[in-house]
Order: sequence, then structure tokens, then C-alpha cells
Amino acid sequence: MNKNYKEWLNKGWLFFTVAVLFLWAKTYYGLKTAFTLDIENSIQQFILIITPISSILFFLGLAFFFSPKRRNKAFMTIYFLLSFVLYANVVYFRFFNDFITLPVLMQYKNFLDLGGSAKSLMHPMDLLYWVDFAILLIWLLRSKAKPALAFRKRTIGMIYAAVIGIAAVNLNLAEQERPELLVRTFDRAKLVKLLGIYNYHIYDSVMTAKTSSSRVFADSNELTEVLNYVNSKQGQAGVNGEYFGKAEGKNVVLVSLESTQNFVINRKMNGQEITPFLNDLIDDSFYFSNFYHNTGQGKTSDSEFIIDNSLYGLSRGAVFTTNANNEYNATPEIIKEHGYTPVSLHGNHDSFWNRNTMYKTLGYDHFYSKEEYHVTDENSVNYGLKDIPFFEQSMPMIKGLDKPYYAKFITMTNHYPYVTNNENMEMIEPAETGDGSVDRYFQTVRYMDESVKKFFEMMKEQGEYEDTIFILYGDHYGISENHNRAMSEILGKEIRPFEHVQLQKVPLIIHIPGMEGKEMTTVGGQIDLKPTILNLLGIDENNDVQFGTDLFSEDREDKTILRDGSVVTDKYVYAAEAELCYDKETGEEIDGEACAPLKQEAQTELNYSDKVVNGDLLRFLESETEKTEE
Ligand code: GP9
Ligand code: MN
Repeated sequence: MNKNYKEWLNKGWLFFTVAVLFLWAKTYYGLKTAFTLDIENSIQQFILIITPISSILFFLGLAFFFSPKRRNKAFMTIYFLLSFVLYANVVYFRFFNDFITLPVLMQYKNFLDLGGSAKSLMHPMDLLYWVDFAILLIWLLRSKAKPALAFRKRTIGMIYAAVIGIAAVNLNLAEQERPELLVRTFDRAKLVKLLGIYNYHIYDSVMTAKTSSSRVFADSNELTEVLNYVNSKQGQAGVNGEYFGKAEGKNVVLVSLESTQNFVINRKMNGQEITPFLNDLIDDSFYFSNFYHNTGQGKTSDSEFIIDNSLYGLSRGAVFTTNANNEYNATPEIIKEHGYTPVSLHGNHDSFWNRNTMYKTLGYDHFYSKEEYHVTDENSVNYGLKDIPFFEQSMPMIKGLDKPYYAKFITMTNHYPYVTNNENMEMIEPAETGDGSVDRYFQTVRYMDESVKKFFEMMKEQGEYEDTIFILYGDHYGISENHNRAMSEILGKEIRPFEHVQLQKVPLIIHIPGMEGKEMTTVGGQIDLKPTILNLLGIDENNDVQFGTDLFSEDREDKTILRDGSVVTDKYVYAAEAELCYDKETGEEIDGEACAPLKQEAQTELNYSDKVVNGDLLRFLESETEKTEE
């Protein structure tokens, strides 16, 4: 080896620069190839290129604070850890389509779940994530004099000045792309896209620390305050004696209709009904035509949480993942005490949305998940099993359950991006707005409708129908604001904040065999389902924290609060994001004064609910109840 070359190898700055470039290139490669980040424009592309550099310099630069003797080791350890964080996310993403969060890491079980398939999730090309580390290691070990990572204080200062400078540019651009990114959104893909994978983990750690500290500092007085609030609300609403116990002892079947908004009901596309079966079913059911979803970023999992607990989800993240170890008083747990067998059925992996952990917390006896269904390339699409085979394969499962059961069926085929993989699935023509996901949406909704029809037929054939009440509901919106242009074409009107809030309506159909149908116009939401179901079953659960009220009660307030702070009543619609107030009937924009108290009430109620979840307040419920009974 020539001497000159050897000398170069001993230069610390060269080693440092090469290491930084390696890690930068590798991280960019990961962001570009391993994750779906939906880069929408050249600014986002630029952000993606610069995001890794500030955190790489920041972390690798920490090595300079170690004594010269330990510095190389510290440097390589930090390099290894950053590589590991990147690679762990790459593998995790392949499976969960999501990024690792600290709460997920702490739920070690989720990782054990991944364990079996982790090997199959690794690809030969993944060596690319490690060759750089190997090269640097060999460089360090082979060069005799070892590159001395000794920089002048001024140089180190400059490195950190660069860190701050680049981070500021990054944050500024991110803020322009997504205003209030850090406070308002918790879409992990967006955070990674705009802040970079390493900064995302810093953000996640801060948020986790905040959540766990609010649990530590919570005390039972906070619960007393919440109890006073909900008890007075319950007291006002009361219970409708005519319906109390109407379905006592019957099986309860919940059907979560994936991404189904109410506007598809009784609507035609190209002259054909989109939901022919549901349209018929409505005639023999209680159909709630002013019913809204209350979900936030936890989507399906939020709807499940809200319905089982009558508590709101959080404004950031999904309670299913952030607070899965809290104490709750959920419907499955309550009705188990009354002899019910609570189960959930869904053709996706059991750990998706952390269901396997959360279901135990909520009191489900069993979760029939993808692992127990027969899933092939033909009978699955998108996240998993198609709805028709899902219901078909579920029949023997519920047949064997101890009665009465509380069984939740979660459909999945009508999920963004609304794809079909077989002509048989396409029972109507797509819409023609030119917006692919909106156009296909009608086909997958139609397919889901067919699957529910088959389900009802099978329930009848198997003699399960008569003794069962059916509660069908849309879990959350399917078409987001990004598709307003196409939606205005479909609805034939402009989508203003008023229409946007109205689009959060989802169908709720309560079908009780033998009872006559009726349209129910009361304004309500998923938050009201727990008290509604418990009352139908004749279960009186007082001294519980429920923010909803019985939808059958005549004295209930016609009102629902959406997770973003919007409020709908029989008179007004308050659109929180736009801060606009509308007349519910005419849709006319009116003076904000009319909505001011609603806005305030929404804040109060959502804050109370957040306190309960973040502070894990229901762990104090028993002692509180004892106090009031004394
Ligand atoms: C995944 C399915 C869809 O298992 O429930 O979840 P979503 O993305 O709608 O929350
Ligand atoms: Mn969903």
C-alpha cells in the first residue's frame, strides 16, 4: 500500500465525512424505496433529501463529547444505532405498513408476533443497509494509526451550527407543507416524510414521555369531576322505557362497514343502487339518518374504541396503540358479567392496530383474525380476506360460540384505495369523475353490500338470525377532503366546510328481527352506541364514564361532537377547522355567536375524555363508586 494512501486513511475528517455521506445516502435510499410516503411535489422531494442530514450530524457529532480514547467506539456505536433504527423501521414497515413507535416497542409482544415472520420480511438486498457499517469498521480496524476523530472546538461548533441551520430550513419547509404539523397531525407517514426518520423518533419519544407523565400525575379527584359531568348528562337524557330490555338475552352482532359514508345509502350510480341490500334492510330496521362517526386518526380502531367505551379517541394517534394497558369498563367486559361471550372477527393480522393487546384489555374472549382464516391470493385483496369469504368462513366460528354472544364483524374490502382483483367483485360500473379512488369506491361499497346480504342469508339458514340483534355502522369516512373536486361532482354541489361535516355521517342500522322499521332522525354518533346497546339488553350500568346517551331516549339532546371539535345539533353545524357556523336545515352560513356555546361544550367534553384516557382515570372508578355508595 502506498504511504500517501495510508496517510489519507488516517485522516479523521475524511473518515467522518465518508461516514456522514454513507449514512445520509443510506437513509435517503431507505426513505425512497422502503416506505410509502406519497411525495406530492418537488418541495417535499427536496425536504426528503435534506431531512436526514441534520439528525445524522447531530447524533454522530455526539461522539466528540467522549474522551479521545473512547471516541471511535462511541462513534461506531452511534452509527450502528442509527442504522438499526432505520433498518428496524424498514422491516417493520413491510409488515405493518407503519413506523415503529415507542409504545409499540414497549409492547414487546407485538415484536414477538413479528418474530416468526421477521426472517421472511428480510430481503437479500437489505445487505445494503449494513455494508457501509462493515466498510467503516474495517477502515477503523485496519488502519494502523486509527483515524483520529479530533476536531477543533471551532469545527465542532460549526457542525452544530449546521445542524441548527439545516433543521430550521427543514422545519420551515415542513410547516409550509403541513401547517402545525407537530401539534395537529399525527400521521406518522407525514411526520417521517417531512421531518425525517430520526427526527420522527425524537418527536415520538417526547410525545410518549408526555403521555406517561400525565398518567403518573393523575389523581382520583379528576375522575370525580368527570363523573359529575357525565352523570348530569345521563340524568338529563334518561332512558326510554319502551326500548329498555327490548333485546334482553339476544345475541348481539355488530357489523363494522369499512369506510362507509351515509351518502351511498339510497343513492344510485349509473342508474344502479350502490347498496341495494342495506336499502332494503333499512325498511325493517331502525335507521339513524343523522348519525356521525366520532373518529380521529385511529380510524377503524378509534371507532371500535368509541363504540365499546363511549369515550372519545385521542386527537393524536390511536388509543388502541397509545393506551392499550389502561383500565376500561368496556361493553364486552360488562356483558360478560351478564353471561355473554364477546368476540371479534376480522380478516387482517391480529396485531394490526394492536388489536390483540387491546381486545384483552377490553374484555374480548377471543379474536378470530387472519391467522385463523384461510387466506389465499385469490380470496384476499388489499389488507386481507375479502368480505364475502370473510363472512362465509366466520359462520362456523360463531356457530360454536356459547350463547348469547356479542360478535363484532369488521369488514375490510371497502378500504382505500378501493381495489378489486376479480371481475366478479365489480357488480356496478365505477363512477366517472376521473378521480380513481372515488370512482372505484362505489364498486367496493357495492361489493361490501353484497357480502352483508350473504351474511344475513347464512344467519337465517343456520338458525342464528331470530335470536340476534344486528347493529351495522360505518366506521369512518372513506373519501377524504383531498377528493373534494370529485365528490362535488358526485353530489352535484360545492363541498364547503358545512358539506364536509355532513359527509362525516355514517349509516347506523339497528335491526331487531320481529320489530318494525323506523327512520330515527335524532342527531347522534358512535359515542352513543354503548349506552344504546346496554339499554336494549336491559343492562343498567350506572356509575360508569359514558359520554354518549341512549339514542332511543326521547329526552336526549340532539347533538354529536366530532373529534376535530366540530359539532352537529338539530339546528346548527359548527365546522371546527374553518371555524364557521351554519344553519343545519338550510346549510346557510350564520353568525358565529350561535355556535359559540357549542364550540365551548365540545372543548369541555373532549378535554374530559382525553383526561380519562391520558390519565388512565378509570383505574380509580371502583374506589370512587364505593365512595358514592357509602
Ligand atoms: C385494518 C382495517 C382497516 O385491519 O381495520 O383499518 P383502517 O385503516 O380503516 O383504520
Ligand atoms: Mn376502517
